[in-house]
Amino acid sequence: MARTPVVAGNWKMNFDHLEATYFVQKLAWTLRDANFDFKRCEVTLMPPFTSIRSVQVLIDADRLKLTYGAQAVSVTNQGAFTGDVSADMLARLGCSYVLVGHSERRKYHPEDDANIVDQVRAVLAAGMRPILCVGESFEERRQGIELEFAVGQVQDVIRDLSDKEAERMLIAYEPVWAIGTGMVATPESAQQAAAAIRSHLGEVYGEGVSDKVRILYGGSVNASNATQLMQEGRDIDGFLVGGASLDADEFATIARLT
Ligand code: G2H
Repeated sequence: MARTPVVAGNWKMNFDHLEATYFVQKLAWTLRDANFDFKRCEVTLMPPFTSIRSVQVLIDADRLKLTYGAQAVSVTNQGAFTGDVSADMLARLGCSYVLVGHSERRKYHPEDDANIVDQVRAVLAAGMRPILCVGESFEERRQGIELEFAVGQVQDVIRDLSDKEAERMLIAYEPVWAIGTGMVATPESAQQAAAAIRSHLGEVYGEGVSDKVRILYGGSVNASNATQLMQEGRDIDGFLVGGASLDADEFATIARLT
């Protein structure tokens, strides 16, 4: 079945609410000038929490066809959890997506598989879609176990989801060694990983579900490597872009090439 590709800009800890407004305006003008077809490819932004509201206001006011989401979420709904933000709060801000299990969250915060499962459940229960990030480190790649590792991470998180929940997931294959390093996976190996993940989804849920799940590649994607990654990647349905998503022109170019 045809899956609509998506290009997601993970701003990480960049752009305060004023910079976010400026960026969204510039991106919208650039895409409009290029006659960008939002039916062909979805463009979504993942601002830091403090910039989500200004992105929402601008998108609503100008009726922009961009979507947006959050980079993290609490597993609890409300209460004495200083510094946390609940899934319901994000849903009420109009978020469509939430990144879950990004390697930077796994590294700098106490997020293990059990916690990631709870985040996925919280996001789904609030009516949004989780973008589950998986991918091997350099060490796993050196050992030649990168596919088993990435598929294993997917397996650990999705095992108890229903078909209906699973088909709402997006999965981002992001080899850790490629994140923010300028080293990008070869188109062949990105496709291989995406195919292995889709095949696992097929084994667990059947093709009806695995055909619907969008699988993205992330890790040093830019305007120069996007075309080849998409051309090789029958199972790649777009990109999770970090550094290159902070430049409106480059991000728009990546969207056009996807
Ligand atoms: C990986 C990616 C976006 P970058 O984190 O999630 O970042 O494109 O900077 O490697």
